[in-house]
Amino acid sequence: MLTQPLIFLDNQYHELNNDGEDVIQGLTQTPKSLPPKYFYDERGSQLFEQICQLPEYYPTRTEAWILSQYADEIAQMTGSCELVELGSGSSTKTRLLLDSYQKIADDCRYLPIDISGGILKTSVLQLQQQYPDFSIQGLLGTYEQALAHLESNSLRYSLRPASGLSRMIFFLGSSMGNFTPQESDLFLSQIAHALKPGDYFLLGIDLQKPKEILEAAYNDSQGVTAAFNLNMLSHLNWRFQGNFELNFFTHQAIYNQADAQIEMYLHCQENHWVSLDILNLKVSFQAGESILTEISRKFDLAIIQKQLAAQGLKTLKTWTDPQQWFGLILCQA
Ligand code: AVJ
Repeated sequence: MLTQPLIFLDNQYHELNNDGEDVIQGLTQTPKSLPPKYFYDERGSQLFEQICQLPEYYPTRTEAWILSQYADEIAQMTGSCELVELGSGSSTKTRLLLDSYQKIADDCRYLPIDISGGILKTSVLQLQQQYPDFSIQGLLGTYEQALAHLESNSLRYSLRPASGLSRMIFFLGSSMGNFTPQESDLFLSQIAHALKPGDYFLLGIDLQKPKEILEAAYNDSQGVTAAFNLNMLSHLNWRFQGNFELNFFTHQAIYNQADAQIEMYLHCQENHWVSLDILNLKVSFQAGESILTEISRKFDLAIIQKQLAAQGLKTLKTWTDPQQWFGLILCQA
């Protein structure tokens, strides 16, 4: 079998459309914040894989359980599809879906999209070996880049088989939790634009639950989440020639009950200056201030279904685990 090439959305491997404008914006406002996409350099993606295995971090294993129970049903409901995954990472849970689609179709396509080139390339090469009947191409880029390409007719028609196979975009792991309510409305409208009538969208979301369980999931006893959070500063150091001193910051994660979201911060311990030479940026930090690095919203299934419907995405079916900790929604455009 011929090994298919990876398609890189950007010509340059490590330069993901990164002018760093978003870093400048986040660090020059009060309170400071940084976009969660900067978690995912190669080390960050590996740390995230470790997080997924932690005893306290229930979302991955709960969603995998739901998929293990219902992937066959999902595949039967949609039939043969071009499977497009946003934020595929190692594609571990995806295998459960691929196995089910392999049973029902002989012309399967899978397009994993991720911001982290190394993990994407490794998993695409493995999947091509393990699923020789699938046509698999990796796309390296941000969600915005990916959705813009999916919307554009060129990619849509050049990558789609002439038969006019349906498309199913899937967005697992509650990655949508990183978006504010306004951002998720914009995102869902972009999803809707990347689908034609009859196409599918499969969304995995973390549901509301007691604060203790949530806070433990983001403050694990082995400190992997802390390392993941702090790694964002190492990433900015290499990408933008910065001099963040990691020892001056500590990891913090709290559940904001009013907004139903985990908030992760890097809490600053010392008054100091940081420069990011490539961005021509010099920022002062005060002891006691925090950088917001991530929100992770916890959803209500009924409310999210209304938001999906407002974008023309009708819920066909939802699945959860016995504790109702995690939800999977299949919608149709
Ligand atoms: C990948 C955004 C879904 O919010 O739970 C895990 C990232 N951050 N532990 C999440 C994360 C800290 C994760 N998402």
